[in-house]
This record gives sequence, C-alpha cells and structure tokens, in this order.
Amino acid sequence: MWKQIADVINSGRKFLITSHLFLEGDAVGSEIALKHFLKGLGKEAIIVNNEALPAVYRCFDPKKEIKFLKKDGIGTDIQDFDAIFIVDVGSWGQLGDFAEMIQSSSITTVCIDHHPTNPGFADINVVDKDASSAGELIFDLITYMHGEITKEIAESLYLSIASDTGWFKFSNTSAKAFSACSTLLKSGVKPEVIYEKVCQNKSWSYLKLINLALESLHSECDGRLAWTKLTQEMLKSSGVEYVETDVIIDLIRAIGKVEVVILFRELGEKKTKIGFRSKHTINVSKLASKFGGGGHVRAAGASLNEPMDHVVEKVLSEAKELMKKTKVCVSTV
Ligand SMILES: [Mn+2]
Repeated sequence: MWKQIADVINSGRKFLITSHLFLEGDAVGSEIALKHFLKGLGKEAIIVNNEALPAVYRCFDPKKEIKFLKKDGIGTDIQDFDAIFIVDVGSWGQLGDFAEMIQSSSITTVCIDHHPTNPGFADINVVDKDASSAGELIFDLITYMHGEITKEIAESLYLSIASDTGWFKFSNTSAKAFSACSTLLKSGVKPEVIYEKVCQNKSWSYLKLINLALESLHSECDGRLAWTKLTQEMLKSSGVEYVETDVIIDLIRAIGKVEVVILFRELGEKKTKIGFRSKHTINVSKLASKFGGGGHVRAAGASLNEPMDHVVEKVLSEAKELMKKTKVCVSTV
C-alpha cells in the first residue's frame, strides 16, 4: 500500500502539501505531521491551503510557515515541486480554487485519505475507509518508512486522530487508533494540553453563538431528526470561526432520541454549508452525495451555491423521505 508513496518521497526533493476547504483538526494535523516528516528526511516541504489557518490551530504552526493560497500563492512554479500530497480530501471539489491550478499542471498528485466516497482521484492514492483519520494513515506511512515520531509529529497526529474520532467517542475510534495514540503519548504528547488548546480556549461570544443556535433548534420525524441554522449575521457578529461551530452538531446528538442532526451554515447570500451526523442507521454520506457532497456513514457534509432557506427546505424534505424509508433504530444502548 505504501511502497509507491515511499518511492515518490525517496526519489523527490521538493514537495507541496495541501488539504481541504474548511480546515479542521484532521486536515491540519495530517499536513503538519507530514511536513515535519519530510523535512526530517532532508526534503523541502511546504504546506499551502486554499484558505487561512483557523486561529484555533495556529499554535500548531508557531513559525507561521503554512501558506494561504490567495494571499501568499505557492511562492514558485508548481512544476518546481516533485509531487503534491493531498491529505484528508475525498474529491477535487474539496480543494476549492487550488484544484484548478493542480489539475492544469503535470505535477504528480498523491492522495492520502479515509473518506469512503473517495473515487481515487489522484495519480497515486492510499484511501483506507477503515482508518479513523488521515492522521492515522500518516502515522502508518511514517512507520512503514521507519521514520521517527518526534514530539512535533506526535502532537499533530494526536490532533488529527482526536479530532476525527470526536476525542475518542465516535464509531471510528478503533483499537488501531488507540494503538497509534499510545505511541504518540510515548513520544511526548500530553492529551490534556492538546485538548485545552483546541477545546478549552474559546471566547465568551463562542458560547453566546452556541446558545443562539440551540435556541433555534427544530425537531422533525417525531424528534428523531433535529436541525438548526447559523446565519451569516450570527457568525459575523460573534467573530467565531466556522470550524468552531462544528461542536453544535455534537451537542444536539446528546438527545437520546435523535438519530440525525443537520446543521446549516450560511456562508454567503448564495452559499450554504450543510453538516450531517447520524447515530445508528441513517447513512448520511448518501444524503450528502445527493447534494454534491460526501463523507462518512455517520458524518458527512455538502456545500451548495444557493440561499440558505432554499437549501433548508430541499435538504429537510430529502432527509425526512430517507428517514421514512429506513427503519430507524432508536437506541442500541
Ligand atoms: Mn479526516
């Protein structure tokens, strides 16, 4: 599985690394860990993302080395790089404007991902849907190449695995994920420090925004489907970044009876992002793919260039239809 990628690394000198739009813990952790690994091998490696690094993750990039495509560009011709590593990305669509630049060049593309909806879009693909996170796969790559798990690498990979497993509580929390984390802890990771940096370092307006989202919570299908929305005004006036609002979905999943949670976020007049989660029976990646998105069985997302209220209506009707057709198991506990 890793031989082809190891060959690309061993024979190359200069590498680009990127991840998806709406950067979150797994994306950021995977790319930073891969960068440190490549640099440790004496290679040149830079991370360039389509968007700026959300503030919550800046402590993982203390030297501010991560570039932001729209502001910094890639600094040189894309052809100067031997390959681009695309991590935690399931489709070209998730790369935003960067996709066009990559696709119109002849650079070798290497995708390391764990989304089951990934068709294998790059030149070289390692897509393992059973991996908890892209970070777990970067851990496997480093292990395969007998690399050293330094403290910096360990902290980034811990961020990845912890983020994607919901801090070790979702169904992708596997023995393999724990085993990788055991090694990461031996390399110096302090779980409470990472958790505090990412989850206990918010502003007052963060909780106020969550309060607003919970105030406008709706329930459908006899309480088995719950949804809410964040308007652009709510997001802007709070100053809270998009990535920090993911927690709302989890809070709603606390309700025992709820099987499906949908969070609508208004990113522009005609731009709406939808987050889907489920507990036991509904395959939300199927639901997301109906709207051009994708993801995992229990966690998926989609973006539509349409006004939010319009999207809410369309998505709810599709979700209710799916819930009618699927025998929903209320609880397996
Ligand atoms: Mn991921």
